[in-house]
Amino acid sequence: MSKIALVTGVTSGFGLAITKTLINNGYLVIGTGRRLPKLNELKQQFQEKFIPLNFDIQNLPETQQAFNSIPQEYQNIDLLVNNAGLALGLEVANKANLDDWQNMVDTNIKGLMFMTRLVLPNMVERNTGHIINIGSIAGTYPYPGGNVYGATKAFVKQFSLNLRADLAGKNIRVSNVEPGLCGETDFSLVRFKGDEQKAQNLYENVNYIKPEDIANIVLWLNQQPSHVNINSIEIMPTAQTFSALNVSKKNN
Ligand code: NDP
Ligand code: 8X3
Repeated sequence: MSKIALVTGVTSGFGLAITKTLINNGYLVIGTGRRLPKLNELKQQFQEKFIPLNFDIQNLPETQQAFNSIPQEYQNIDLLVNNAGLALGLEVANKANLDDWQNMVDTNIKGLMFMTRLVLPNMVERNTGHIINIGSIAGTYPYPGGNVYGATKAFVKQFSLNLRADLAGKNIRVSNVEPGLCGETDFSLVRFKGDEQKAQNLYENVNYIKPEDIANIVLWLNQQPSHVNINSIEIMPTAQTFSALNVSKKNN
């Protein structure tokens, strides 16, 4: 019997790599996203190993409807990977676009919340399962222009820990994966609203993390024995590290 994984945001980046890695390791993947052609490509490639669910995770009725459409035989989800998410803009808070802020909250917080609430009752009923949330180093370390994006990932960090508290005594694991700079995803193209040059500049001459690195970590987390829960795992490219705190000098 294959393990059943539900992965959100499989149409590019981490979600796509996680889907391929899980399927290549014997899992059946229910994969979600808004871009139907990309979901269809995955269906074509993986056939009965892949179940596409096409919906906007910001929309609760759509999310519920898609979830309820999962065929009976695939409803016992063993692994939920809450990956769908985005950053929009890099403006300082007083100049940031409010629509962008709402979009990030609605996706990174509410979408993740909706999916977790839908999947969890069946895991609790069966007393088995694993939720892997994709957080970010931005949920721990602030940077200029990170404002609401970082705050949504801080939510993911704390929500993951609070789920662990609620699941006391249950055989259900929760892990928060916190990556740093990763290339070869649509993340920066989305953040910079289609400006390819701006997106590329970020990765130029940097040996960044690849989506496959994150996919291997997700697989490894789930492959640990069921009595082992990795609460969180923070990953940076070796090329990325810390810098001094900013101190403003008086101009006199
Ligand atoms: P991508 O932009 O490549 O992938 C994002 C995925 O999320 C897409 O499949 C997209 O699908 C889906 N998604 C976004 N909005 C919605 C929505 N409203 N409804 C349904 N699906 C949605 O970026 P990454 O792979 O890089 O990002 C994946 C996760 O990793 C995000 O949570 C991100 O914050 C996090 N992360 C990324 C890092 C990086 O440097 N790349 C580092 C740390 C964390 P579609 O557009 O088809 O709806
Ligand atoms: C993505 C990493 O540092 O660009 O979550 O915010 S960062």
